[in-house]
This record gives sequence, structure tokens and C-alpha cells, in this order.
Amino acid sequence: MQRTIEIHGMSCGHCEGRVKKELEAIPGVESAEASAEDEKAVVKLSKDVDEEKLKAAVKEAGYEFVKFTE
Ligand SMILES: [Cu+2]
Repeated sequence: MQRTIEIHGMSCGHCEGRVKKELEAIPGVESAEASAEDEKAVVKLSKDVDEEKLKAAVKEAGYEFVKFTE
């Protein structure tokens, strides 16, 4: 299972790392890769994860959740 999240506000590798870390802290998230250039994060899930938790993680990292694109 995979979700793609559009995120605004990331500008460098440091930002990507923050988003990745917050997303990967959620139970059920196997791995997450964030791209500042593409303004998105791709999240691999091992089970169903509440969308609200993914949203909250992006905000917690300090960036703007825009929408799920996948
Ligand atoms: Cu940055």
C-alpha cells in the first residue's frame, strides 16, 4: 500500500529529513521518502493508516499538508 502526499514548504534536504522522520514514526508506516523539489512525500504502508495521522505528521514536521494525490 502506498500514499502520496502533496506538501508545500520544503526547501532542502533538511526539510525532507524532518518530514521523513515524522512520517516514519507512525505505526504502520514502513518507509517514507520526501522530495522538496517535487513537493511530495511517498509513504509505504504495511497496514491501513488513518489519513489524519499522516496529515498531522506533516504539520508536526512544520510543513503544509496540501492533499493526498494517491
Ligand atoms: Cu530545508
